[in-house]
Amino acid sequence: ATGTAALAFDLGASSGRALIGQLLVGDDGATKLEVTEIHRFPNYAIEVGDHLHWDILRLLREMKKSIRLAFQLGYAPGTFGIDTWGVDFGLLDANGELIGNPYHYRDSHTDGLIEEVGALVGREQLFEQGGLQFMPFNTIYQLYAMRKAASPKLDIAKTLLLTPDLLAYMLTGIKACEFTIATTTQLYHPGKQQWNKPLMDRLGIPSHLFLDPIQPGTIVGPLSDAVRKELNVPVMQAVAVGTHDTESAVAAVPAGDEPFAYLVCGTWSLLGTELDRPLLTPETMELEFSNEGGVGGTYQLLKNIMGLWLLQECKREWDEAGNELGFGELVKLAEAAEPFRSLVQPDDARFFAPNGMADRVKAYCAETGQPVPRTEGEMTRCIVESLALRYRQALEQAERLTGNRFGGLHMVGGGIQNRLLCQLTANAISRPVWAGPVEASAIGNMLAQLIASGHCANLREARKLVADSFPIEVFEPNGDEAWKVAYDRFTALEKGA
Ligand code: LFR
Repeated sequence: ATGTAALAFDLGASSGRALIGQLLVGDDGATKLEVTEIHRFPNYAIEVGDHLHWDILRLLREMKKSIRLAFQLGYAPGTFGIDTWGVDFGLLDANGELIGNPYHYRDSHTDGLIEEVGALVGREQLFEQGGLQFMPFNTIYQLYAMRKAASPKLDIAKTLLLTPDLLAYMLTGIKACEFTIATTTQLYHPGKQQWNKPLMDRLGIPSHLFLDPIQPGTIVGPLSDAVRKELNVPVMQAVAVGTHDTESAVAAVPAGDEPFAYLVCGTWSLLGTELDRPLLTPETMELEFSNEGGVGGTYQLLKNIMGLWLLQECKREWDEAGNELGFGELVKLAEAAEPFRSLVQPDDARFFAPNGMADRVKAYCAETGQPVPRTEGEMTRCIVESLALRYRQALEQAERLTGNRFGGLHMVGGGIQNRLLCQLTANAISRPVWAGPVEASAIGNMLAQLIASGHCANLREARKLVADSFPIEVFEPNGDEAWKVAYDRFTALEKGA
C-alpha cells in the first residue's frame, strides 16, 4: 500500500454514503483504487408547513460520525470531498450562521415559475445564458420563488452556499463555491464563464450572495479546529471535488479518448456525452438538454430523465402499506411479467412530485388507452421498459446534437444494480451496455482528491485508474424487433406539460 487514502461523501436524494478510497499497488505492479464503504445513512425530505426541506443538520451529524469512524477503523485519510445532488442551497447571515432549513428541490414553491420567468426574460435568452434544461427546481426558480414570497431570509442573507459547499463550510469554516455545482443554478453564464449578474438584477435575486467559483481539484482548507477537537482526529484537508454528484459520476466513467455516451443512474437518470465547451444552440434547447460544468475543464451535454424515482416512490408506498419487497424481488416479478403491456413517458411533469406515484402511473396508462398495471411486477416492468425506451430517445438526440455516433452506452451509479434495467436498455438501444462502476460518484469524488494531492495527473489518467480497478459488465442487446415496435408506441405517447 502507498498509504494514500481519501474520504468521499456522496449524498443522494435517498441515501448518503461515506467511502474510503485507497491507492494500492497490486502484484502485477499496477496501481489500483480500492473502495470501501464505511457508513451509509438514509436521506429524505421532511414536510414542514407548506414546504419540503432537507434535514441538513442530521446529514452533518452523519458526516461527522463517518469521519470519526474512518480513523477508528484505522484509515488515515489526508483529504475529504463532498458531492451531492444539484441546485439546492443554504443562506448564511452576516455572522456566518445558516438562515433556516434549506428547501428540498421537490418543494412546490417553484410551480409555474418556468413559464413566468420564461415570459419575463425570454426562453431563448435564458437558455443561451444559463445553458440548462428548464427544470422547475433550478436554483434560479427557487430564489425567484423566495423573492415572490417576499422572504425576509433573502434580505438578511450575505452568502449563498450550494449544498456540498454548505456542508464543507460546516466542517471547515471556509466558504467556497465549487464550479460544477455552480453550473446547476441557471444563474451561471457558461459562455462568459461568470455569474450572470444582469439576470439576477432583473429577477430581484441579490448578486452579492455568490462567490467566485473554484475548479474541482482545488484544496479548500483543513477541518476546523472545533470539529477536529470534537471528533478527536488529525488534520484533514477538504478538497473541492466535482461536488455535483452527476459530474463526479461522469469523471468515473471508464472511457478512453473517443467520444462516448453515458447514463448516470440514481434517483435521476442523466444521459449525455462529454464536450470541451457548452453547446448553447436553439436545437439543444428544443431537445431539452443541459450544459453542465464538469471535472477537468469539460462540459457535459446531458438530459435529466425522471429515472428510478418512479420506482423508488412506488416501492416506498408498497413498503408503507406493509408489502415490503426489495428491489431484487421487484425485478424478479418484473422479469416474469408480460413485456410491453403498458408504457409511460417518465418525464411527464405529473411524475415529479412525491406521493401517490402508483396511482399516477395507472392514471397515465388509462388516459392513453393502455392496460393499467395491476401488480407490483407489472408496475415495475412498465417503469423499467419505459425508462429503457426513453434512454434510446435521449441517446439518439445526443447523437443528433453532436454529430457523433456512439457504439454503446456506459452505465454507472447505483441504478445499475438493477440488471433488468441494464439488459432492457441494451435491447432498446440495440447496442451494448457497459455497466460499472456502481459507486461512480464516490469514485469520481476520490479521483478529484487524488488529482488535488498530486497522485493523479489529470482526468484522463484518473479514468485509466478506474478502468484498471473496477470490473465492467457487458450487456449485449437482444430482441430487436419487438423493441422497435415498442419504441414507435413510446414516441407516440404525448409528453406532458
Ligand atoms: C442527480 C442530480 C441531478 C440533478 C438532480 C437534482 O442526483 O444531481 O444531476 O439535476 O439531482 O439536483
